[in-house]
Amino acid sequence: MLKPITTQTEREAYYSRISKKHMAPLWESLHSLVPQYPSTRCIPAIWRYEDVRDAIMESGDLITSEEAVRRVLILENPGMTGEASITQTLYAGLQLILPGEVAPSHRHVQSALRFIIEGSGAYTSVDGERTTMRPGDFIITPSWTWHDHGNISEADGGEPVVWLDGLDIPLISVLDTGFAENYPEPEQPIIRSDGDSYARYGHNMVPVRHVSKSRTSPIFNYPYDRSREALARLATHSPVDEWDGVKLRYVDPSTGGYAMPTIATFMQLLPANFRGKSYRSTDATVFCVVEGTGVVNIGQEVFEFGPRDVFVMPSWASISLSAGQRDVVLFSYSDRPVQDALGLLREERVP
Ligand code: GTQ
Repeated sequence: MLKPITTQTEREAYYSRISKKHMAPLWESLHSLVPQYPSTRCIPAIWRYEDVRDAIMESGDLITSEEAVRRVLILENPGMTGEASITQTLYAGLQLILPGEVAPSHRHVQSALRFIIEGSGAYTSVDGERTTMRPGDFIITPSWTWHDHGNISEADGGEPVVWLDGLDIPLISVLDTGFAENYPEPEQPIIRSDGDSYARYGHNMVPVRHVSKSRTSPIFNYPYDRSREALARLATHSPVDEWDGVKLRYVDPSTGGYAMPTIATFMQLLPANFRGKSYRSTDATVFCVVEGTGVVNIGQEVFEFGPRDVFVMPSWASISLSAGQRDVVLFSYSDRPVQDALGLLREERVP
């Protein structure tokens, strides 16, 4: 090997001099800046619902949804504490709304999904339409649309309702494209009836002169019973994928594209006693268990999971999914549309 032309001490003195001019030597960090494969701070993690439910319910005694604006416990990736991120680009949180409460109307550039976890009586309003939230429903709040959430009174049968919020907050933050504003009233006016968008767009038909104006699906509530029925039928009558079980992607019915521009959403069924093969993908993915119990291997970790648990698979970590003695249903989301659009998505399936 050739002798270095300078000593490490001389180099460090140089680094310190150039740092005053806001410069740094590439050669000290080239390998981590241009990694051979994704080396992420995101680590595999699980939030078991039975471990977090008490804390969520306790937040209901601590602050009202009106005061909090959104009463949410953020699920922070343990490798990125304090960053409000579950993956590098995505956010997850568990939101609680109690009977009779309103979470006041606002809008922001960040796109949001709601995946309903428990309780009944809650509703969300988006762009003049209200929809009832039921467990297993996948609901979209498109970028820059007014949205407020509410819950009917206890006398009318309202229960505490918890849902998983999935947003592209870290992505918008890295792009520095965030804007937000509050609506002048707590709730926006409702101008279309519950189920209007589903009737227009949710039945393999669209209004005759419909032209897509938005990058987000015009359906804003994809009800669980319909998704569940499709998965059950496919699991019974078709061969099951050895890695995914039966996995379907939610779509914008007017384009066939992803339901949201920055977040892909999926629902899958693992038949009872399914032993999934291992795969990896660059789109770090958040899973929410709807039904059944099973085991997931992610990298070096092994997690047993049950209904309402949330777990996260980092980019390029190997994952395999197994079901217990009942069918498992999983909802999941990732930043796949972004990676797809930019030609960055890579996947590898171990045979
Ligand atoms: O419901 O609008 O979890 O704006 C984080 C930010 C929920 C919401 C979150 C939000 C919302």
